[in-house]
Amino acid sequence: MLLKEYLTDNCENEQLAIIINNLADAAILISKTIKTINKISQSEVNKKSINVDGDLQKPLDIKSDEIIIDYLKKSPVAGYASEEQEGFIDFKNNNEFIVFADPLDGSSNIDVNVSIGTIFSIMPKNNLLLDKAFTQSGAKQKSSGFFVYGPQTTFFLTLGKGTLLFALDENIEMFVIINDEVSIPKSTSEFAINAAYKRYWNSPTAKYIQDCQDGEEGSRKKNFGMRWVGSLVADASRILIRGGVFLYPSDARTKYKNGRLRLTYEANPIAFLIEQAGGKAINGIDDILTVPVKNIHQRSPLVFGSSDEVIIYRKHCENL
Ligand code: AHM
Ligand code: MG
Repeated sequence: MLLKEYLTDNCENEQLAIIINNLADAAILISKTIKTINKISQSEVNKKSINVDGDLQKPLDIKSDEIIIDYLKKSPVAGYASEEQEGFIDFKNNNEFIVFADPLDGSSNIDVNVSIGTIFSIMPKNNLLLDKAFTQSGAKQKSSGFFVYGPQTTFFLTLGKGTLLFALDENIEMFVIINDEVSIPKSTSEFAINAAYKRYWNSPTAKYIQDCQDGEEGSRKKNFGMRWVGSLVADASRILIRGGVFLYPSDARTKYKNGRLRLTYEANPIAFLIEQAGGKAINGIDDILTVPVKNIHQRSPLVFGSSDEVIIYRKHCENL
């Protein structure tokens, strides 16, 4: 079944369906742009600037943001907030929905041919002024999803009725369903964390990871493996397909004392997809979808994946 057909049959709101179809078309163009090396010269690809949050920004980050804006201008959308823009864009209309996006997640992997992707979250404006609408908590999302530009271009989507996985059929340039009921295994023996930051970890994180590393000889009495791609979309894709737990906790670095990942366009959309696939997503103690939003670029600790592991990690945080 094609994405368009799935939306026609399952998306009760016609405007929401148009926005998702247009974001999928934007992703197809971003995927082509990434693959077509002569569209942006190699020297351009490697050029770096700094975004509002002090993070490195590359030409493909900016190009992807521009592509999304072009497609949203053709969509029934009232406003857009993105990693690449300081404030939100007001499309100056009375449309019902607002969109958040990380236009190209995995910046550090852009120039090394490792999977990167586009993350989005869609919320109703709920008759609020836009600045208030953009600070609603993740529980208000009507849909979220992410595209992975990897060996295949794939698309995880939720409308709040489960999580689906689509793949791009390049012959017809359309997304087709490859799994209509993504389900994260409850237990896992695979964790994902950037272990280079061990010296900055808080004590629940250090204890949880040490227990995993102690393997069969330790309190967990089983061996764990580790994976860390460094693109949230790629790590989330693996966890949605075969389980696992992802951890980007708050740590002792001043810049990351509230975590590194952003709540509105990274943690919230991923948390919605993970919960709809039977997993859990927390900031340590609280479910990500309940965390109050103060500003668009707010950071949050993020731990998500197979529910058994997330619950064990939460117990470590509660016992702190
Ligand atoms: P980005 O949105 O600028 O790409 O940053 C987010 C990325 C995530 O994709 C990934 O999980 C994380 O940063 C990796 O961080 P680190 O380089 O500290 O391991
Ligand atoms: Mg990102």
